[in-house]
Amino acid sequence: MAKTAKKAAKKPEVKKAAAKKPLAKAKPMPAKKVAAKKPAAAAAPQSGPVNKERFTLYGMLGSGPTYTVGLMLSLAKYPFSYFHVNLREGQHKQPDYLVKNRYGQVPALRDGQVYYVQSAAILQHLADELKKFDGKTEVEKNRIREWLFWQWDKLAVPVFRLRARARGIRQFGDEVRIMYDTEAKAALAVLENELAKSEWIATRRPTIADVGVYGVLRYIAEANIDITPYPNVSAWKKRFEALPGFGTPEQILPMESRLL
Ligand SMILES: N[C@@H](CCC(=O)N[C@@H](CS)C(=O)NCC(=O)O)C(=O)O
Repeated sequence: MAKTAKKAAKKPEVKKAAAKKPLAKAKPMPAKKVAAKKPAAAAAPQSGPVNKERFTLYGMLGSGPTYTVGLMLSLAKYPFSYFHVNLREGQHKQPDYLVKNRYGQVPALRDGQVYYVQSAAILQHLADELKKFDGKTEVEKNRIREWLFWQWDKLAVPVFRLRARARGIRQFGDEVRIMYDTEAKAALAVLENELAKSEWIATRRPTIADVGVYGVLRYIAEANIDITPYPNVSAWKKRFEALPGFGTPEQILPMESRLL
C-alpha cells in the first residue's frame, strides 16, 4: 500500500464533532473475526432506535454507486460514518480494503460486524433492515428487484461509461460513444413509458428502485445526455428530489472521512 493510503486507512481525517470519540469505536473488525461472529444486524431489532455507530459507508464523493447508498441512508434519516477510499492511490485494491469488498470497488457498507457490497444489494439490505422504501408484498419486492437488475444492465453501464469518457477516466472512440449513447436513450425510453403509468418506478410509492435509478440519472447530464425529451422522467426526477431527506452527492458525501 502506498504510504499515504496506509496512513489514511489507519487514521482517517475526522471532523471536529467526531474527534471527541476515539477512533477505535467505529473501526471495523478484521475480516477473520467478522466471519466468526454472528451478524449484529441479524440479532438486532429490525427497526429499532437509531444507532449512530451502526453503519459505516466506504466510498468516494465522485462515485455514483457510493452516492446511491448514502442517499438511501439520508432518505431513511439514518446517520452513518464515512470512510473516504482514495481510488487514485489504489486504496481500493489493497488487502485491508479487499477484506471489506472482495471486488476491489466502492462502495462497501459496514452494518454492525458485516460488510455489504454491490450498491443494489446494499439498497435491498437497507430496505429490509430499516423497513423503508421496500415493497409491501413479495410481488412488489420482486418487481423492485427486477428494476434494480435492469438498472445495472441497461442504464448504469452506458451512462457511467459516457460520464467516465467525458471526465477523461476512460478512452474510447466515437463508434463506442454512439453505441453507449443509443443504449442509454433506449433505457430512458423504457423509463419514460413506465413513468407514464405511475408516479414511481416499481410501486405506487417511492422505493429503492427509484433510489437506484436516481443514483444513475443524477449523473446523466455529465454523460452529455439531455433528459428534456423525456417529460415523465424529468417530472419523476423533480418529484424524487422533493422527497424528505433528499440530498445531492456534495450534501451527503463528505470529501474526507467522518466518524460519528
Ligand atoms: N456494481 C458496483 C459498481 C461499483 C463501481 O463501479 N465502483 C467504481 C467507482 S464508481 C469503482 O470502485 N471502480 C474501481 C474499480 O472497479 O476498480 C456497485 O454497484 O457497487
